[in-house]
Amino acid sequence: MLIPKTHPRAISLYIREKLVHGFREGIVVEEGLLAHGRGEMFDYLIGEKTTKTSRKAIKAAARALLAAKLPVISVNGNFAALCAKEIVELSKITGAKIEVNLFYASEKRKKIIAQILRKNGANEILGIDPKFAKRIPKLDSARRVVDKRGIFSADVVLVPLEDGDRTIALKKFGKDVITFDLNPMSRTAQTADITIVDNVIRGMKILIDVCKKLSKEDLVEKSKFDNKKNLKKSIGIIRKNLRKMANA
Ligand code: PTJ
Repeated sequence: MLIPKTHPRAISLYIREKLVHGFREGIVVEEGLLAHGRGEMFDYLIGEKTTKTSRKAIKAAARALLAAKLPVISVNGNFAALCAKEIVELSKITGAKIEVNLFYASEKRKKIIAQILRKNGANEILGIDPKFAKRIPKLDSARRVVDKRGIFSADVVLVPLEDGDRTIALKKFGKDVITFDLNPMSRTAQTADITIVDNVIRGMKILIDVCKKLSKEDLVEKSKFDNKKNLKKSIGIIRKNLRKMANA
C-alpha cells in the first residue's frame, strides 16, 4: 500500500533517507545515525508534529536570534544533512554566522559540510580555517575548538542535536544557548536557555517563518519565556501520549 507523502510515517522515512544519503556522502558519521534513531523514538512519543509548546520555544528562539549582537548557527553532520538549505536561509534572515563544529571532527568532513552549505547559498563559513581556532575552556571533545570570529565571540549560539558537555561548557563560557532536541530530558535540553523539542526538519522551517514575521516591537518587549516550565510541558505531552498508547 502506498503511504501519502504527508503522512508522518512517509515523512519519517524521507528523513531517514536524507540521513543515510548524508552518511554515504561523508557528511554524517555512524554515531549520527544512532543519534537519529534516538531522535526518531522521541519524535514518535511527541506525536511526530510540532506541538504548541515547541512553537512557544521557536518564538523565543526567533526573538533571541534577531535581538543578538553576534548570533551563530553551529552546524554538525546531522544538521547539515537534514537542513542545509534552511541553515543558510536562517543565517540570511537573522544575520547569524554559520560555523561548522563537529564532535567527531576531521578536516575532510568539515570541507564536505562547508561545500554542501556553499551549494545552498552560504558565503562565509567559519570553523574551517585553523588560523582562527580558539578553545572553549572546560571541554574535552573536538568541539572545544571554535572560531574566534564565531562561537568564541558570540552572544547567542544555536546548537542543534548537541551533546550535554558542550552545552554546559558554552553556558559556563557565558553564551545564551538555543537548541533543537527531541528529548526534553537530555542534559542539553535541560541546560540550554531555549530548547525546541521538535524535529529540526520541521522546526527549522517554522523558525524561519517566525523570524520573517516578527516585528521590531516584538523584539523590544521583554521575553517571558521559561524553559524549565516549557520542558515540563513537553514531558507531560510524552506522558499523555504513552498513557493513550497503553490504553488503546
Ligand atoms: O556530526 P558530529 O561529528 O558533530 O556528531 C553529531 C552527533 C549527532 C553524532 C552528536 O552530536 C551526538 O552524539 O549527539 P547525541 O549526544 O546523540 O545527541 C543528539 C540528540 O539529538 C538526542 O537527544 C536526540 O534525541 C536528538 N535528535 C536526534 N535527531 C534529531 C534530534 N533532535 C531534533 N531533530 C532531530 N532530527
